[in-house]
Amino acid sequence: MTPTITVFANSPDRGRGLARDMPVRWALEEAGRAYEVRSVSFAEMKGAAHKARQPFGQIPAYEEEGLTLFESGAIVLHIAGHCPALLPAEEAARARAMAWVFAALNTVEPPVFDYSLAGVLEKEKPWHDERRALLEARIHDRLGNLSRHLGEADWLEGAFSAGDLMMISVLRRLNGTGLLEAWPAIAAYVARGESRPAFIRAFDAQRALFTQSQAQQAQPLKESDTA
Ligand code: GTB
Repeated sequence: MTPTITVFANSPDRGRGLARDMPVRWALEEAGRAYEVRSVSFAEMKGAAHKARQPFGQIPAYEEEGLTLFESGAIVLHIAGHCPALLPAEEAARARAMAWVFAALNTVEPPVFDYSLAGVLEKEKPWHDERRALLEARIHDRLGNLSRHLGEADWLEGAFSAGDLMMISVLRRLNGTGLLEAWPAIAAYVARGESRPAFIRAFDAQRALFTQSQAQQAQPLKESDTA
Protein backbone atom coordinates (compact mmCIF):
# COMPACT_ATOMS: atom_id res chain seq x y z
CA MET A 1 0.00 0.00 0.00
CA THR A 2 1.29 3.46 -0.87
CA PRO A 3 1.69 5.47 2.34
CA THR A 4 -0.21 8.70 2.85
CA ILE A 5 1.22 11.70 4.66
CA THR A 6 -0.91 14.49 6.07
CA VAL A 7 0.46 17.98 5.60
CA PHE A 8 -0.58 21.64 5.84
CA ALA A 9 -3.03 22.62 3.07
CA ASN A 10 -1.54 26.10 3.21
CA SER A 11 1.83 25.96 4.92
CA PRO A 12 2.75 29.01 7.04
CA ASP A 13 6.34 28.58 5.85
CA ARG A 14 5.14 29.69 2.40
CA GLY A 15 6.77 26.79 0.60
CA ARG A 16 10.21 27.12 2.16
CA GLY A 17 10.17 23.47 3.18
CA LEU A 18 10.49 24.22 6.90
CA ALA A 19 7.38 22.41 8.10
CA ARG A 20 7.88 18.94 9.49
CA ASP A 21 6.43 17.05 6.58
CA MET A 22 9.67 17.96 4.78
CA PRO A 23 11.95 15.39 6.52
CA VAL A 24 9.23 12.76 6.00
CA ARG A 25 8.95 13.56 2.30
CA TRP A 26 12.75 13.57 2.03
CA ALA A 27 13.05 10.17 3.74
CA LEU A 28 10.41 8.68 1.41
CA GLU A 29 12.27 10.08 -1.59
CA GLU A 30 15.62 8.72 -0.35
CA ALA A 31 13.94 5.34 0.13
CA GLY A 32 12.52 5.52 -3.41
CA ARG A 33 8.95 5.17 -2.15
CA ALA A 34 5.95 6.78 -3.75
CA TYR A 35 3.50 8.44 -1.38
CA GLU A 36 0.18 10.21 -1.36
CA VAL A 37 -0.57 13.49 0.32
CA ARG A 38 -3.62 14.52 2.31
CA SER A 39 -3.65 18.24 2.97
CA VAL A 40 -5.58 19.64 5.92
CA SER A 41 -6.64 23.14 6.90
CA PHE A 42 -5.91 24.45 10.42
CA ALA A 43 -9.55 23.77 11.35
CA GLU A 44 -9.36 20.19 10.05
CA MET A 45 -6.12 19.61 11.98
CA LYS A 46 -7.97 20.21 15.23
CA GLY A 47 -10.90 17.92 14.38
CA ALA A 48 -11.45 14.38 15.67
CA ALA A 49 -10.62 12.73 12.33
CA HIS A 50 -7.14 14.22 12.24
CA LYS A 51 -6.56 13.76 15.99
CA ALA A 52 -7.14 10.04 15.42
CA ARG A 53 -4.04 10.22 13.20
CA GLN A 54 -2.08 12.78 15.20
CA PRO A 55 -3.17 13.05 18.86
CA PHE A 56 -2.01 16.68 19.17
CA GLY A 57 -3.76 17.91 16.04
CA GLN A 58 -0.49 18.66 14.25
CA ILE A 59 1.17 17.68 11.01
CA PRO A 60 2.75 15.45 9.82
CA ALA A 61 0.90 12.17 10.16
CA TYR A 62 1.73 9.00 8.26
CA GLU A 63 -0.50 6.10 7.31
CA GLU A 64 0.25 2.80 5.68
CA GLU A 65 -1.39 -0.62 5.79
CA GLY A 66 -1.88 -1.47 9.48
CA LEU A 67 -0.03 1.56 10.86
CA THR A 68 -0.89 5.17 11.63
CA LEU A 69 2.10 7.09 12.92
CA PHE A 70 2.83 10.58 14.22
CA GLU A 71 6.01 12.50 15.27
CA SER A 72 8.29 13.31 12.37
CA GLY A 73 11.27 11.62 14.07
CA ALA A 74 9.36 8.37 14.58
CA ILE A 75 8.05 8.48 11.02
CA VAL A 76 11.52 9.06 9.57
CA LEU A 77 12.95 6.21 11.67
CA HIS A 78 10.12 3.92 10.54
CA ILE A 79 10.75 4.70 6.85
CA ALA A 80 14.51 4.41 7.40
CA GLY A 81 14.07 1.04 9.09
CA HIS A 82 13.19 -0.44 5.71
CA CYS A 83 15.95 1.36 3.83
CA PRO A 84 19.62 0.44 4.48
CA ALA A 85 20.68 3.64 2.71
CA LEU A 86 19.09 5.56 5.61
CA LEU A 87 19.69 3.15 8.51
CA PRO A 88 22.54 0.69 8.00
CA ALA A 89 21.89 -2.96 8.83
CA GLU A 90 25.04 -3.32 10.94
CA GLU A 91 24.02 -2.86 14.59
CA ALA A 92 26.57 -0.31 15.78
CA ALA A 93 26.26 1.84 12.66
CA ARG A 94 22.48 1.69 12.95
CA ALA A 95 22.58 2.77 16.60
CA ARG A 96 24.92 5.68 15.74
CA ALA A 97 22.64 6.85 12.91
CA MET A 98 19.66 6.74 15.28
CA ALA A 99 21.61 8.67 17.91
CA TRP A 100 22.05 11.51 15.39
CA VAL A 101 18.31 11.60 14.71
CA PHE A 102 17.78 12.13 18.45
CA ALA A 103 20.66 14.61 18.64
CA ALA A 104 19.05 16.64 15.86
CA LEU A 105 15.65 16.73 17.57
CA ASN A 106 16.65 16.78 21.25
CA THR A 107 19.98 18.59 21.38
CA VAL A 108 20.27 20.87 18.36
CA GLU A 109 16.67 21.74 17.64
CA PRO A 110 15.61 23.24 21.02
CA PRO A 111 17.80 26.38 20.81
CA VAL A 112 17.18 26.65 17.04
CA PHE A 113 13.43 26.44 17.58
CA ASP A 114 13.49 28.93 20.48
CA TYR A 115 15.53 31.30 18.32
CA SER A 116 13.03 31.18 15.43
CA LEU A 117 10.14 31.65 17.84
CA ALA A 118 11.85 34.57 19.61
CA GLY A 119 12.29 36.30 16.26
CA VAL A 120 8.56 36.15 15.65
CA LEU A 121 6.78 36.23 19.02
CA GLU A 122 9.19 38.09 21.31
CA LYS A 123 10.56 40.80 19.07
CA GLU A 124 8.81 43.64 20.91
CA LYS A 125 9.73 42.48 24.41
CA PRO A 126 12.16 44.74 26.30
CA TRP A 127 14.40 41.73 27.01
CA HIS A 128 14.45 40.53 23.39
CA ASP A 129 18.08 41.54 22.61
CA GLU A 130 19.38 39.86 25.74
CA ARG A 131 17.46 36.63 25.06
CA ARG A 132 18.48 36.64 21.43
CA ALA A 133 22.17 36.89 22.41
CA LEU A 134 21.71 34.03 24.86
CA LEU A 135 20.07 31.82 22.24
CA GLU A 136 22.72 32.70 19.66
CA ALA A 137 25.42 31.62 22.13
CA ARG A 138 23.61 28.32 22.72
CA ILE A 139 23.30 27.74 18.98
CA HIS A 140 26.97 28.54 18.38
CA ASP A 141 27.91 26.07 21.10
CA ARG A 142 25.91 23.33 19.35
CA LEU A 143 27.21 24.24 15.89
CA GLY A 144 30.80 24.36 17.14
CA ASN A 145 30.57 20.87 18.58
CA LEU A 146 28.82 19.58 15.48
CA SER A 147 31.47 21.15 13.28
CA ARG A 148 34.22 19.52 15.33
CA HIS A 149 32.56 16.12 15.02
CA LEU A 150 32.02 16.53 11.28
CA GLY A 151 35.59 17.68 10.62
CA GLU A 152 36.26 17.35 6.91
CA ALA A 153 33.74 14.55 6.40
CA ASP A 154 30.71 14.85 4.16
CA TRP A 155 28.31 13.18 6.60
CA LEU A 156 28.14 12.58 10.34
CA GLU A 157 28.97 8.85 10.29
CA GLY A 158 30.70 8.13 7.00
CA ALA A 159 27.77 7.41 4.70
CA PHE A 160 24.66 9.58 4.52
CA SER A 161 21.99 8.37 6.96
CA ALA A 162 18.68 9.31 8.57
CA GLY A 163 20.81 11.14 11.15
CA ASP A 164 22.08 13.56 8.47
CA LEU A 165 18.59 13.90 7.01
CA MET A 166 17.15 14.99 10.35
CA MET A 167 20.13 17.14 11.34
CA ILE A 168 20.07 19.04 8.05
CA SER A 169 16.29 19.43 8.30
CA VAL A 170 16.78 21.13 11.69
CA LEU A 171 19.75 23.26 10.61
CA ARG A 172 17.88 24.57 7.56
CA ARG A 173 15.83 26.71 9.92
CA LEU A 174 19.02 28.77 10.39
CA ASN A 175 19.34 29.57 6.67
CA GLY A 176 19.31 33.34 6.28
CA THR A 177 20.00 34.10 9.95
CA GLY A 178 23.76 34.59 9.51
CA LEU A 179 24.47 31.98 12.20
CA LEU A 180 25.51 29.18 9.84
CA GLU A 181 28.09 31.39 8.11
CA ALA A 182 30.24 31.36 11.26
CA TRP A 183 30.66 27.59 10.71
CA PRO A 184 31.64 27.05 7.06
CA ALA A 185 31.81 23.25 7.39
CA ILE A 186 28.23 23.20 8.71
CA ALA A 187 26.99 25.61 6.05
CA ALA A 188 28.57 23.35 3.40
CA TYR A 189 27.05 20.27 5.09
CA VAL A 190 23.55 21.80 4.90
CA ALA A 191 24.08 22.80 1.25
CA ARG A 192 25.31 19.24 0.51
CA GLY A 193 22.10 17.81 1.93
CA GLU A 194 19.96 20.30 0.04
CA SER A 195 21.62 19.36 -3.22
CA ARG A 196 20.69 15.67 -2.97
CA PRO A 197 18.20 14.71 -5.70
CA ALA A 198 15.83 13.21 -3.10
CA PHE A 199 15.84 16.46 -1.14
CA ILE A 200 15.13 18.47 -4.28
CA ARG A 201 12.20 16.23 -5.22
CA ALA A 202 10.75 16.52 -1.71
CA PHE A 203 11.27 20.28 -1.64
CA ASP A 204 9.68 20.77 -5.05
CA ALA A 205 6.66 18.67 -4.08
CA GLN A 206 5.87 20.66 -0.94
CA ARG A 207 6.47 23.92 -2.81
CA ALA A 208 4.12 22.89 -5.62
CA LEU A 209 1.40 22.20 -3.05
CA PHE A 210 1.88 25.64 -1.51
CA THR A 211 1.86 27.37 -4.92
CA GLN A 212 -1.30 25.49 -5.85
CA SER A 213 -3.03 26.49 -2.60
CA GLN A 214 -2.13 30.14 -3.23
CA ALA A 215 -3.45 29.97 -6.78
CA GLN A 216 -6.72 28.47 -5.56
CA GLN A 217 -7.14 31.24 -2.98
CA ALA A 218 -6.47 33.88 -5.61
CA GLN A 219 -9.10 32.52 -7.99
CA PRO A 220 -12.29 34.62 -8.22
CA LEU A 221 -15.36 32.89 -6.82
CA LYS A 222 -17.51 31.12 -9.40
CA GLU A 223 -21.28 31.40 -9.17
CA SER A 224 -21.44 27.70 -8.22
CA ASP A 225 -19.10 28.36 -5.21
CA THR A 226 -21.56 30.78 -3.65
CA ALA A 227 -24.75 28.86 -4.34
N1 GTB B 1 7.08 16.91 17.48
C1 GTB B 1 6.15 16.99 16.37
C2 GTB B 1 6.79 16.34 15.12
O1 GTB B 1 8.01 16.38 15.01
O2 GTB B 1 6.05 15.76 14.30
C3 GTB B 1 5.85 18.45 16.12
C4 GTB B 1 4.88 18.66 15.00
C5 GTB B 1 4.66 20.13 14.73
O3 GTB B 1 5.23 21.00 15.42
N2 GTB B 1 3.87 20.41 13.71
C6 GTB B 1 3.54 21.78 13.39
C7 GTB B 1 2.05 21.97 13.56
O4 GTB B 1 1.27 21.11 13.20
C8 GTB B 1 3.88 22.08 11.93
S1 GTB B 1 5.58 21.90 11.57
N3 GTB B 1 1.67 23.14 14.09
C9 GTB B 1 0.30 23.51 14.24
C10 GTB B 1 -0.18 23.33 15.65
O5 GTB B 1 0.59 22.86 16.52
O6 GTB B 1 -1.32 23.68 15.89
C11 GTB B 1 6.32 23.25 12.53
C12 GTB B 1 6.50 24.48 11.68
C13 GTB B 1 5.45 25.33 11.47
C14 GTB B 1 5.66 26.49 10.75
C15 GTB B 1 6.92 26.77 10.22
N4 GTB B 1 7.14 27.97 9.49
O7 GTB B 1 6.20 28.74 9.25
O8 GTB B 1 8.30 28.24 9.08
C16 GTB B 1 7.96 25.90 10.43
C17 GTB B 1 7.75 24.74 11.17
